[in-house]
Amino acid sequence: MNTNEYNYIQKQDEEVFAAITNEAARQANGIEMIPSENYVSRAVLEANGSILTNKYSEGYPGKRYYGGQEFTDVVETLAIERAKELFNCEYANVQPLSGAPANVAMYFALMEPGDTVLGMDLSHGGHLTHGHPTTEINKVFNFVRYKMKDIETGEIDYDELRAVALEHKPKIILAGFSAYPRELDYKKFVEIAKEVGAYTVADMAHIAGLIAGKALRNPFDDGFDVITTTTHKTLRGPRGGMILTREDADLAKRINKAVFPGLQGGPHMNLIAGKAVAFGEALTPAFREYAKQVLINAKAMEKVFKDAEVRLITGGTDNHLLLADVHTSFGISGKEAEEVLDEVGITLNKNMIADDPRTPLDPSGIRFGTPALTTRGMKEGEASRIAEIMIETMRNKDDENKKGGLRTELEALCNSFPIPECFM
Ligand code: DSN
Repeated sequence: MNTNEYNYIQKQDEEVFAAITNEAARQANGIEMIPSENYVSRAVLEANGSILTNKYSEGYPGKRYYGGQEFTDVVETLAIERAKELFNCEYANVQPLSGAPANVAMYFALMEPGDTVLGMDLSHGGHLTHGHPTTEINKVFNFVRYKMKDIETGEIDYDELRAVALEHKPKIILAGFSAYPRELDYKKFVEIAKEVGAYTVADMAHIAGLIAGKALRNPFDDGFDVITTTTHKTLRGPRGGMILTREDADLAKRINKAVFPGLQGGPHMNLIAGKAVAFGEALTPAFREYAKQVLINAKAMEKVFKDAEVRLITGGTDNHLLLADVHTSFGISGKEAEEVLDEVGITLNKNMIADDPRTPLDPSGIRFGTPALTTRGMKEGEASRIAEIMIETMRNKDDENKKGGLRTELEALCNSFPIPECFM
């Protein structure tokens, strides 16, 4: 790491400086496989760390409550226009602070308290913000669920989805996930939504970059009404959220009102500048290559795991992530797998698998993906070798010599693929 860039922190706050430099070394010297994480460019970091953090800008470009907005308006308009171009839609709100606030704003924009959302069950890959019983939003709206028909192939049970929709008449049918490795049949969602008069919303937080890079289908092309997303996963931007509307001006207006003044105050203009810069990067041909390679690398890992007869939930992957049942395949829990892989320098997360008999803090599975290692320039050869190392590590979890050798090999790999600073 070039520590000069943190020299003011170093001078005035040694403790924070030490934590940041240690984290920088951790990110550089290990293989990052949490599928929702990535590395941003220096340009995005500069925007994040810019003086735009000093400014209050309640409102929207051209309609602000405070003065001095001539440059913040430029920044937010750039982010909006680039988002619209990336996702082929007419309206974008780039102010949500992250994915969860984006989903909450979307719910309030599209529904009245007590209305119903039909979303994917968390245990089958959905997300907490899709109405998990522990969330506050679950007290305001009514959430009903659909699941996979077959865990071994990942096929969604569209018959059940339709039956639940006909019974409960949801206002929103929600597609999207945080732990589901397959493509969705967006047309089927739209057909069912039309039948019951529901809005179609896609929470694309995990795959937004893959859609922007044209490696996966865009739900708007199949008629979805709204997309919510984070900007910091495959899209490789700063931490933040965004709500996109395909063509309905009234819907877009309600979404803007729900975000501000409905739920948020002043937007974080430094993050919005980071979004504008990241979206500019995502519009390049190089980003399309990146998105394609993320999928190729995930497929390469899938092959190694399948050849080794490891149980993959849904049988494989169509996107950037994989879910493995390590309890069945290696006789260890997801927590043990996370810990032993961490010892050799691979970071991923333990994860519940569909219908998991174990608990969330000690589940049967692990979830891992290729967005971050692909950003480092690794291709299918490296991805395959990392998959082999994962298997060797889990099979030899108590063999210190073996793990030491694998750790050394991974460190060498990281040295050969330093985190890039620039993507343009
Ligand atoms: N924490 C994110 C993830 O890892 O998928 C989603 O909230």
